[in-house]
Amino acid sequence: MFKYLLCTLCLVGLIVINNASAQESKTIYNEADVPEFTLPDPLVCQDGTKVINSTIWFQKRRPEILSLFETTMFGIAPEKPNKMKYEVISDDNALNGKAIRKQVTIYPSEKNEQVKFEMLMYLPKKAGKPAPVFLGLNFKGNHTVHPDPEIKLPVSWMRPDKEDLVIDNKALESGRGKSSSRWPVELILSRGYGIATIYYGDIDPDFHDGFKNGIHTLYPPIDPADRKPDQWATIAAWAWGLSRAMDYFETDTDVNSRKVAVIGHSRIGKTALWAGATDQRFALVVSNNSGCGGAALSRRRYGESVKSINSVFPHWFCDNYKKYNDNEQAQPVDQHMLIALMAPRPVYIASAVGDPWADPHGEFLSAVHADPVYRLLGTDGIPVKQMPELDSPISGTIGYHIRTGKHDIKEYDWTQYLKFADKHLK
Ligand code: GTR
Repeated sequence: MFKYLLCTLCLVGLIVINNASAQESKTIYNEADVPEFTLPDPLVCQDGTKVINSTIWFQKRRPEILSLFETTMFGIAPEKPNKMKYEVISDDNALNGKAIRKQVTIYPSEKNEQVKFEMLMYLPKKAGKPAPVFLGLNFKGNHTVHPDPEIKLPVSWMRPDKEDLVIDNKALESGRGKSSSRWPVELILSRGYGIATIYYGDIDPDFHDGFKNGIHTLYPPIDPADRKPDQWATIAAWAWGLSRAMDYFETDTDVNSRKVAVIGHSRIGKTALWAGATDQRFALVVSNNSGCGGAALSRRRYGESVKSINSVFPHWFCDNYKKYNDNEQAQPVDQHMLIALMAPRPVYIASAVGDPWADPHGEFLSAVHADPVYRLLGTDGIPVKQMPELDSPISGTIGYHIRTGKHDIKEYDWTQYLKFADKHLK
């Protein structure tokens, strides 16, 4: 902890002073090894125009930053489909009468009904309708979120699982409720929020097959060999799927679509941030341990680096992102600008002390360096400039905590997100 505090003291300006030479392949786990770097200023446009008011931010700089993230990192995703279809199975008496459970099949295209996302929703029965909702993707299938036997078993491709919850890439009954520690459904409902989730593999299976499966197959180029280097990759596809869930919410009178918080852990935290950036209908955004490519500053190279993420997960980002392997300084954006794209909407960034791979300090610094944009837009941004103590949440329009424990999303984290949502959405 002392290490974090000490470093924060010297990192308050935009220029970071530390003269260790660039580390090419060794993982950095020591602040003294973080290379010297300069962050791009979110409030200065590419042509040098200073962003001195909200008009310049919204009309010029914000679209510019969004486009830079699209072309250099996540890839350009298609527009909202013209026509979608939804099939809804609803039960007003789920979870011992506490919830309305809906299972919504979202067909993003009429042309190919093989591509469909199954969304599981629980809405609080007692809440004054329509309910605010937390929306997030899940890693292992909707059936793992809660032991409720009525949840449909996924039929789509599943990652092999250490606990034998999957055979031949198919989900098994034995997986029911196995991820429930990450989804405190009853707690969320008791606080008056609904919860909605989609298995991320329904949108795009999480392995590199040259974009021949999932949602990418609905859009040209038909031959993956014709893909352009700024074409959407997998994280952009997952985020696009979250926007399709939002499209559905806008048709459901039980949901307050103006009060939807998008949330995600780890790679799905990166996805939640990109969804919040690309779709301003999301009223609040939560990044849980999102790390490299999410909330953590890339130029620090602490823990997971751009080169490492591009090598292990070549399908997550567009091909152009590979240009920044060991070359982060050349990217015209860094991750504080991704956070700034949420402004002035509330955003919460959470780290875990036992998760150095995700660079907790770099995640905090993104919040600090997004703060000037939040202030320009009339909010209190993040009220502190120094890394807080463990388990001591900070709550401005940007929220932050670093929790005891490992890379995970726990009830402690959800408790902070619910408080933060109460403050901003209720
Ligand atoms: C790791 C990856 C991280 C993070 C994590 C996860 O292997 O390096 O960027 O996304 O997976 O999603 O659990």
